[in-house]
Amino acid sequence: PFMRNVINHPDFISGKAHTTFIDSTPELFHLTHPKNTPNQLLKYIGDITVNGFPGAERHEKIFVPKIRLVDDFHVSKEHENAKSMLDSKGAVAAMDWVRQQKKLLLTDTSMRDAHQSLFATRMRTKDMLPVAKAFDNALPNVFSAEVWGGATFDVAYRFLDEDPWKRLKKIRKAMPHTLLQMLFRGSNAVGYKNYSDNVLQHFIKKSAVDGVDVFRIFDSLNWVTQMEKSIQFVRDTGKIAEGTMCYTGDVLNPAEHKYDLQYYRTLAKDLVSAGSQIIGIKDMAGLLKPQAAYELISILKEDLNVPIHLHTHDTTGNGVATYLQAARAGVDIVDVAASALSGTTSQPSMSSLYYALSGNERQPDLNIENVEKINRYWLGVKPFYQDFMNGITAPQTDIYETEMPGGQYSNLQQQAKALGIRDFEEVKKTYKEVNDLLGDIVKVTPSSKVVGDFAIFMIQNKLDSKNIFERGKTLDFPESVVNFFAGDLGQPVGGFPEELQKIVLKDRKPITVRPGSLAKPIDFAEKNTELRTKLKHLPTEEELLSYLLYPDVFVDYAKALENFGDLSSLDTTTFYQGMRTEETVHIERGKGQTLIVKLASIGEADEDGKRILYFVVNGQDQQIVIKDKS
Ligand code: 3PY
Ligand code: ZN
Repeated sequence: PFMRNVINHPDFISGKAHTTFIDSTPELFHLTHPKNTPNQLLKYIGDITVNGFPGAERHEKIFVPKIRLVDDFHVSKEHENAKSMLDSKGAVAAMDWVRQQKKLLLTDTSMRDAHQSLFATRMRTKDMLPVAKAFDNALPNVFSAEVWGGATFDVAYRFLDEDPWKRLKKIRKAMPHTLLQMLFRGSNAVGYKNYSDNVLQHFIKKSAVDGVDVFRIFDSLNWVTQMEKSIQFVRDTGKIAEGTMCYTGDVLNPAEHKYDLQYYRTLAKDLVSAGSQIIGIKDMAGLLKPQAAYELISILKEDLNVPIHLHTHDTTGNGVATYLQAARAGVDIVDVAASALSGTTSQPSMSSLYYALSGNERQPDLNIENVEKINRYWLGVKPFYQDFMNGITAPQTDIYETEMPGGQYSNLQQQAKALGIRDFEEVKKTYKEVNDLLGDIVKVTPSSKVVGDFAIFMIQNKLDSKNIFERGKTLDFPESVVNFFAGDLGQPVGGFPEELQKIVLKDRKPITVRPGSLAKPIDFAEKNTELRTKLKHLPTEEELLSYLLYPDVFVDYAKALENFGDLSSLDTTTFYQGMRTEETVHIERGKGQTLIVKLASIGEADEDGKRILYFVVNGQDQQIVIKDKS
């Protein structure tokens, strides 16, 4: 069957589609002059066609009739918002401005946490750019858009064959009137382990130059010592440091032994002393119940003179209720996502919150028609990613017990599936058991990965909280678990459970100081030479930073780039599904060049498993040999 997608839809080809926006902003679409040959494109398409994309099941290709996004949004150059305040008067004035706003301010997470939490961070830059510019004009009164950091950094390299720095720069260019926000894991940067202070400093500096305005800095164990340096490095750039507390436990529970109101109160004050200009509350699992939000925000507003920014996940279905109570208590900013990308493990919906605050003086200042227009674009994009959806379509109130972060839910599911563990209920149950064994820790990347890896290890080795103390003595624990007990992620609230620590570490001695205080500064010149040899060209600063954070992942990406070139010209369905026999796709390669590619047939595999794929490219026959790995 003739499968179609957006770019080969007849209306699109004939120019009848709504391309006003594309026409008026050609720079967004021709930024990446394809750095690949047709042959490289065919090699990629051929490989995916024969071998599939990891994690994507082969199915009918998705036909999306038309993504309507007409650029009829305009914002005046003089429009005053948080971004204009930061750019013209600096971070302190911008924060004062935020605190003076009566109406609730919003951060839109659609391009970061929303897809990280709904479909394993697989959204491609190609699907973001058309909406980025529109958003910037359509919704000038939001506080910020969270578009970078967290898992988006390594997933871009690992799975999307994309350079996250280029994404940041393109979004920055498309969104000059909006604060761009990133999620930064304190001493773990955008990775899963500690990095040297000079790497953190350089990474933050470069991110600020390339476009980040607000750095939401957290530590996966809420250890302020692990955040101080990053906060200072952000302050040095003149951008905004949002020191963040990860919310865990339940402040309403009289039996709460660790994470009570007083705990958060002290933590928030410590973060302000460390230089935070906003206090973020990162409710990564969606555990903050409405009344708890009211009490927590009320106390913080009483104590502090900096804006409070609340982030939650709608996993339990109570997200909007939590925000209403937070708004009543005076929270300054809350995180939402476009409706199509909201709900369940993602953030609450922007438009639902808007309507929930009808008649309330704190209703956000939004043009709701514009919100709906932007949302219609996302509705069109979402089906491209159905393969990676986590399958959660209803509220999960058991998360109040398991405390699994929204961003982890879909990833852990993929991880378990890849290891042949089909029963995710068992994974969730074991996750809770592990948390208890660890003495009830804050669970967010990377500490949540420790709990997830540990839980999978328990299942694989048929361990439980009783037999582990005996059987664990002879077992090698997962690397992340060992590193956690060794103190490499820092110190958990209340310390480590000592008996288990000994069993896991065996003879290794744990550290009790900030890991970064022991790490040697990285010699950039030396690393630069090392990378230059691998890349065979002079690395950019961004390439070097990525290599320092993720040496193997970055080098693999560089190899893929050499093999396939820049794949941004491929539509997302073809990127994940390859082609079907008899199908034709139109590939726009910038500068008005179009490749019309037809897959005529696929040959039988020979003795070595090699198949010949017969393509017709702009009328010319072309054959590609692909090894069938099945
Ligand atoms: C991340 O660190 O990627 C997160 O989103 C944690 O919630
Ligand atoms: Zn989150």
